[in-house]
Amino acid sequence: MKTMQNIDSFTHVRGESLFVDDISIRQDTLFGLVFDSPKAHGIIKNVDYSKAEKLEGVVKIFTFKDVPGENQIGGILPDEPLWAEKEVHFWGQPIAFIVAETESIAKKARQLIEIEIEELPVITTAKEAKSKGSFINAPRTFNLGDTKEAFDNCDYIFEGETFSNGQEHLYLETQGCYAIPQENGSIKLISSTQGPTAVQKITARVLGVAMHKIEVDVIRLGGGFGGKEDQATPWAVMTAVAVQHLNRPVKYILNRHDDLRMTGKRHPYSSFFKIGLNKELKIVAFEAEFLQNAGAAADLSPAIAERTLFHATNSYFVPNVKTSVYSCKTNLPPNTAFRGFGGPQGMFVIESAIAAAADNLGIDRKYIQEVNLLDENDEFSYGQIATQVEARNTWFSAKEKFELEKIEKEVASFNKTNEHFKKGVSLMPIAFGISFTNTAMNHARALVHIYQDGSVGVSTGAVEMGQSVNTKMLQVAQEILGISAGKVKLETTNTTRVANTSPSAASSTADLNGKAVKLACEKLLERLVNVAANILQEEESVISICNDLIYVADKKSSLSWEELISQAMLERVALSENAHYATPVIHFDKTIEKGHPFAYHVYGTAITITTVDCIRGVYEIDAVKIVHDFGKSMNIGIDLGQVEGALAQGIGWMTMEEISYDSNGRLLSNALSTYKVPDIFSAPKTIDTIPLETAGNGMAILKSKAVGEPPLMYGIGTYFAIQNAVKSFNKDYKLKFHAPFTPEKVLMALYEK
Ligand code: LUZ
Ligand code: MOS
Repeated sequence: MKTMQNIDSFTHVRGESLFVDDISIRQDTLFGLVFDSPKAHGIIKNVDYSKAEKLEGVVKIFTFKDVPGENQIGGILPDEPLWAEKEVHFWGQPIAFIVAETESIAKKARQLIEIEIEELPVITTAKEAKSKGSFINAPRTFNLGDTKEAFDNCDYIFEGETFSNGQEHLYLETQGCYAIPQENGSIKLISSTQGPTAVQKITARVLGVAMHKIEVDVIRLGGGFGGKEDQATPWAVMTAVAVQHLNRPVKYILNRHDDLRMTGKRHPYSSFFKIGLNKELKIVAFEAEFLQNAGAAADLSPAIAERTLFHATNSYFVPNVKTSVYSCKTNLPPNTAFRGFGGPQGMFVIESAIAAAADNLGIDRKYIQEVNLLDENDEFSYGQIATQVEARNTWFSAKEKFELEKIEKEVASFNKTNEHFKKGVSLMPIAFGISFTNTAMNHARALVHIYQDGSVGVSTGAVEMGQSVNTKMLQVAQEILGISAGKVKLETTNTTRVANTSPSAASSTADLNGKAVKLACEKLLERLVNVAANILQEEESVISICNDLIYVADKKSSLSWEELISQAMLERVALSENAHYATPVIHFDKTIEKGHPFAYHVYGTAITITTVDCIRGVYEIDAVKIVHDFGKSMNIGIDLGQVEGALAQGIGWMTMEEISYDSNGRLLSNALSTYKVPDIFSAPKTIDTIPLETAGNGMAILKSKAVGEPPLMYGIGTYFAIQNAVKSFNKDYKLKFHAPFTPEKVLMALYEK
């Protein structure tokens, strides 16, 4: 395992890294600002822009009437206008786009717009939407075996209900775009997006122009977490519409309040479960119904709903499964991708079901978890046969390496001797499928140039958003070409260099784009080896390149990389290569809901230890101890950072981040004073991560498995660790599965009778 610093470290620390807002702007740049709906549902009776338009410095206010193409930005379903027309469906829905000489003029203008809305009934919860038949699309159901028959043969059956709340992405860099007019009606968009092609395609659609007129360039993002997979698009499109009309550059960076109010979040879920076990604690049957709060438009909700079903049995084998998901249409901003993409919401439900069963049977959850872990060749409810399964490996390694028995003894004795503080322990195994669940999206390309001085430029479809994908791409090029890191540069992500990209998402960016870089570099290497063989008068088979030198059968030759490149140039050998990678094997048939959608799964087990202050309801996380399946990590420093970051984000979702809308659909948690995110004090006191020893998986880039999303779900363990601590203080506490488990809820649980 190697480690190499993130190549952006120095410019980040010195504040020199460029984000959209750091780009030097043209002198004639104008500034945009969205005017959004002040009601969650209603008919627009009248909007009076006259006062705003008269304000000096206001150039133009754009509405749906100014759209030359289609006023439609929906990705999966065409159900989302760029600007509202006759009705508004959520508080914060864009209605108009003010373009002015300065940002402060645009702000003043926004206050001068007068709107009259005839209010309609507002739905804010998934349950209410379901009872009123308000859905985004048809429900989906996965089936394995026969749950009906299986329940008849169960020794124990338990049913219950769960809720997990949404989550704000809180990328440090808010959404934004800078649009610059080019020649002949072309427009360049510098966008903070995970999906450059989505921005290009939707912009072309709304503007009614060909995609080749729109160039999208992405330098890097100050965080995405799924929030910029689809929802970076509208702001880019609005600036583009303005550029098309005005032929001047237009910039729009959302301020934090506007971003919090107008953008969607992780989906809240209300769910119901029924779990059946036999005397040996084997889960014989599992049923779940998931109600997803999709918000006012589809966005990515159908794909997210699907992933909930894929992960509904987490890392357990259950022979009889029936799970259904409803995407419920409500009057909230369209909820969207968020690290885990519906998977965490699914896993929370089966973990809750196991907790309910264990509590009723008077045993620890872990006894049920342990006997049901996936084994080699077990079938997932969607038909994929599990191979290279590490569920048991990570579970038993974690128990052994972290001395679980000793931890449990210490916790038991602590709880015996302390009246007002109680500790709780939990185990949380994970299994997360790697690939876009939509098979068609699993592809990527890379363009590699070797310049005549021997330096290398690499372009891919990967978007750098702090996850260090560029560092990994550099490592791949360096390793395949046999040259030093300083020779390789990662270029911006640009739709004119790498086209038709899938978004940087699904934990798959390094796998897909890395495989393409590898293929391109291998083709270049083949040509260069041929040139070297001619120069050195040796067979191609004995030539290799390492550390910028050409080797003949493991012996250094006199030929350097630079000399080789200049000779190749003289011989007119192509020094550029473009390669395409599409994940092999995967497929899925939605008509029967069966297939093999994932290239592989990532496994792991986390042990969480927490201490609850039983007077005040506050808690600390003493430690999280993880055995994680990295495959053969290509950069352990970066990968450990992903585990720790994802864990903190998962803990935040499960314990403190509480999105709150009032019954009128207005966001109450609309600032960081009312929305608590984890800080250094709420992070675990220690995080120990031990990489599982394994041979790695060939479907992963250099056998180094995807790492972005899977560890987020270790955070679910914290919920149950806290619950165990509460239970040891208050025997009368009836388990509830209502996340986040805020100190307020903990306090009530501690004193519930
Ligand atoms: N985005 C997407 C994702 O479009 N499809 C997926 O399957 C996915 N999975 C995780 C995160 N983002
Ligand atoms: Mo994502 S949830 O954009 O990988």
